[in-house]
Amino acid sequence: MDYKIDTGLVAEHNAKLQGDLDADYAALGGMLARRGQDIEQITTLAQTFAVALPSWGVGTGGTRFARFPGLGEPRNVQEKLDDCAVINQLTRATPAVSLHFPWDKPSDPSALRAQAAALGLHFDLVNSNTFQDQAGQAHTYKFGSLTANGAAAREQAVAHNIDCIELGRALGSKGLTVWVGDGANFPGQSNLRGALERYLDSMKSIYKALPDDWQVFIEHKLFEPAFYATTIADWGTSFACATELGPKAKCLVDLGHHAPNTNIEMIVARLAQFGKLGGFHFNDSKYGDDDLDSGSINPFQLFLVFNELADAAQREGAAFKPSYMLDQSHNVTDPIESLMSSASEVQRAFVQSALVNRLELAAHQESNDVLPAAQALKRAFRTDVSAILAMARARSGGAIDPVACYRTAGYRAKAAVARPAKAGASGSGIV
Ligand code: PSV
Ligand code: MN
Repeated sequence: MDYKIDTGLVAEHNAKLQGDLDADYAALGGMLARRGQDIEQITTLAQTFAVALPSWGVGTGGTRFARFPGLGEPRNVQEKLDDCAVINQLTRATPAVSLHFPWDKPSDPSALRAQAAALGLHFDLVNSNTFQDQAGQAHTYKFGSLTANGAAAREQAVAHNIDCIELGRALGSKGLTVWVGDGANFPGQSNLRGALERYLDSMKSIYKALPDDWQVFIEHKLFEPAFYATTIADWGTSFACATELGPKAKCLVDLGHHAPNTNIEMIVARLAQFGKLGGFHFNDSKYGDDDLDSGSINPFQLFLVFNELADAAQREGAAFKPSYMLDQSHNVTDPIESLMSSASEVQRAFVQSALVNRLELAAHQESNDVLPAAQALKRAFRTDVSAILAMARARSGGAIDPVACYRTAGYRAKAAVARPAKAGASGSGIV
């Protein structure tokens, strides 16, 4: 395995922290045992957790106003994979990468696939991009892509999505996520129903191009860049389109794509109930599509989402397997550090949801005993499972404290020397 951080250094880091971790783990194990829960079973479960990394997330993001690049940013998709490998080496929770085309279009897909394999990575769903014009493109997306009035722009957008499928296939990916920013900025700009009809027509052509073992995920978003009416604004529209398209089409829930205070866990429950929950883009937000680090603003919401996922998994068994991806923009932190801590925050919510005593919860719900039902969730949420997460990482070969280990290794300082800023380099995208 082509490890980017010296394995001896990771071992040394872990050796220093192992004694304290063992003590914390034993204390937590004792507390869980009193609740009738086996810490070993939960740690084994934690080790199965995986969330894919967004290739665009390892570069510094930006806002509509500015981007403040960091040192040693990856300048191409190969360097992005190297950074993703660091994240996975230390967290052991991010073995897949989700690529965005054409930002990360490889000139040699099989070489990229080989690089990923050598780094212990593989490719998750690929993402198309018809929300900005690309150099040399014949037809603009200024007034829409899959929903454009002009057939030529629509056909170009469909062709790009089909290219993404072909490229994804060569990389070993099994799905395509489609997010379009199409919509209207003024009442009257667009016929609301007509735009969705054109969207569906376009999506039907993309759907036809899917290999048998592929899925297409429809990602909804309330607003931005369309500020009056977004064509795929909500889970209802996404669900209706996925249903119309067929069984390979599912809905993707990006946590930042809803109005503030929306009950996202209920959306998750609905989509799971009707077999249309494809996957997630995890991030956090305070106001809109802020793309902040997962769990940094509202960790209880993240926990409640995983509580619904645990309920669905219990009802549906192994067949229930939504895809997990991070989709964040790191403007003021080192993207590698943010992605490592975000992966572990999502893993934390997954582990906490496993601590919910579902039998007890169901009994309280059945007898309308409201407060203990709420407390059953709060008890699991308030349990500090950090020792389980650290033990899972250590047992899987990762670092007990990934951020500290990464800092000790000096990876960013070395990258700053090896990767001098290059004009026109493919940094991160707009997220
Ligand atoms: C749109 O805001 C989004 O969440 C979609 O997933 C895009 O593909 C991604 O961000 C990257 O810009
Ligand atoms: Mn997203």
